[in-house]
Amino acid sequence: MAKHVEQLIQDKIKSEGCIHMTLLDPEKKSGYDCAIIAKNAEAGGTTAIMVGGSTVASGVEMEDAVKRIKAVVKLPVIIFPNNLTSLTGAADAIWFMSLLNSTNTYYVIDSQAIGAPMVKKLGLEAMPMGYIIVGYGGAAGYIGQARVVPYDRPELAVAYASAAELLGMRYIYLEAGSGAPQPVQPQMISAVRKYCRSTLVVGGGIRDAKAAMTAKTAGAQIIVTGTLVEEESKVTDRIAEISSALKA
Ligand code: 1GP
Repeated sequence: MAKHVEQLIQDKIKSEGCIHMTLLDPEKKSGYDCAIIAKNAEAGGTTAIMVGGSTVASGVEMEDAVKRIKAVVKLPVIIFPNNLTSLTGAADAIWFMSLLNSTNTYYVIDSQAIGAPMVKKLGLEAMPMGYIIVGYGGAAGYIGQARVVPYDRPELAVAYASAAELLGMRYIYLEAGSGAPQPVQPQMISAVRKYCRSTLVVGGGIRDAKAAMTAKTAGAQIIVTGTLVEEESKVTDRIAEISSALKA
């Protein structure tokens, strides 16, 4: 990419306030399908494609999906890693993330230490992120052995997010878990936004423009949706509804 991914993201947040990213999971969709969905999401106005999922086990499938997506879209493609198998030099960037409320140091720092030299070797642009799992948690919470922050305890999310900010993490992701029946509550989003300066990413259980707008109004700067595009045939229309609502 001519311009660094982080610069693109920050420029767009500056001009639009809140942007949308589409998450594709190569365990749930083939590389071929991921590419079609990515192209349709691009047409709908999404800002970037994130690739990953809690149970991605094959580096081959991961790389295949990323390459196929890269071949058909101009958008940045960002790795959303669940483990070392997610690393591929075919992507533009990686959310270099620590699952802050995991009870297992593997997900907090050990896997990052093992993977960091490879991230450098591959020349991936790394964007440091504190990942905080909230409420439902889903597969990410289970696999990541997270001690989830209850939906109704925003002060705990603020504490973790503040630690992330002070550790120099430029992004904070409040994650309710893919397919969450209930997204992160607006009270938690607004509390984290109020007290932390890192760019605030919110995802899990957001399926429509109304839920996206609730998160934006509360202070989210990046909204991630995944399940929506896996279940929806009219991907372009549904993403356009969300993207245009966020821009308005
Ligand atoms: C999961 O936050 C993302 O990591 C997206 O969640 O699949 O519920 O949109 P959904």
